[in-house]
Amino acid sequence: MNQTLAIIKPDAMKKGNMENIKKDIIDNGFNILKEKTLLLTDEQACSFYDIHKEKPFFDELVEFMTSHECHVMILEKENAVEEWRNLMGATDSQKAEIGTIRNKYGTDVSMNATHGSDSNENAIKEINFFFND
Ligand code: 3AN
Repeated sequence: MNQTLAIIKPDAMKKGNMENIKKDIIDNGFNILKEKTLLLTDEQACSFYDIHKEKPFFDELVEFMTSHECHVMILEKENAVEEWRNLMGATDSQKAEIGTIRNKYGTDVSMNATHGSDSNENAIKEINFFFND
């Protein structure tokens, strides 16, 4: 079994889609090992997205991620990183495949409903970032 970090982002939380997304996650065979709802601080959002700090969209990304609560989860499944990215769909909700979470619940490349780790190595880092207890 592998683990990945999933975040239900502010846009989906605001629209009341947390339970719908969790249902999709469970229906697709993931176990939710740990979860919590939190409002990210500026410092946490900057640190989490540090890899994007030179990108033109960085300020917008931090502002969005701190605009409302997020729901953070550790997901477990065989091949969890890839399986969760497949279930989310493409980063840009406008291009996400029909039936994927970003297609159903996201709006565009910024407000795209969910986050998922992009490698096993980053999954471990991101899990420790939010669940270091
Ligand atoms: P993913 O989350 O699919 O791995 P990344 O790592 O390319 O996508 O981007 C990290 C986050 O930055 C995305 N979740 C997305 O919300 C945001 N992002 C990426 N590209 C843009 C963009 N052109 N404009 C605004 N936000 C963006």
